[in-house]
Amino acid sequence: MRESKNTVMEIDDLRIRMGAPRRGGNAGSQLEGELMVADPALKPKRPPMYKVVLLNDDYTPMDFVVMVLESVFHKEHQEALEIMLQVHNKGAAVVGVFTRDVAETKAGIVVEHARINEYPLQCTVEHE
Ligand code: TYC
Repeated sequence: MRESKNTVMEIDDLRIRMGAPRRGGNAGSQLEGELMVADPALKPKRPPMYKVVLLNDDYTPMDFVVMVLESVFHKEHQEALEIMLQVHNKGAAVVGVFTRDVAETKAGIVVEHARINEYPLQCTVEHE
């Protein structure tokens, strides 16, 4: 009985020295003496980000583009106007950078809204 208790204690001691995760405790870290060290492999990373790009065309009304920039991308009127003119003059502009799901949802809303109104407005998503 005493022997088996000693064996268990030795195993626990070995686990601690080897830095194995403790039951109910220190997952994601290693014990080095008294110091808890975070496992770099488990450190939260920033998600990949995606640019939403608005493209120019000859038919979508300027007012419609400004309205889209205000309603979908929460731009103030003046900034929406400037972005719209940038797209109109240069052919394209990045209107925002988001996680993949958000970028694709916003681009989808823009295109769907344009199609309902029979405008050819294009909005694409690009990995940063
Ligand atoms: N070029 C369009 C026009 O002259 C305006 C426009 C601006 C269209 C931006 C699309 O993404 C766009 N009516």
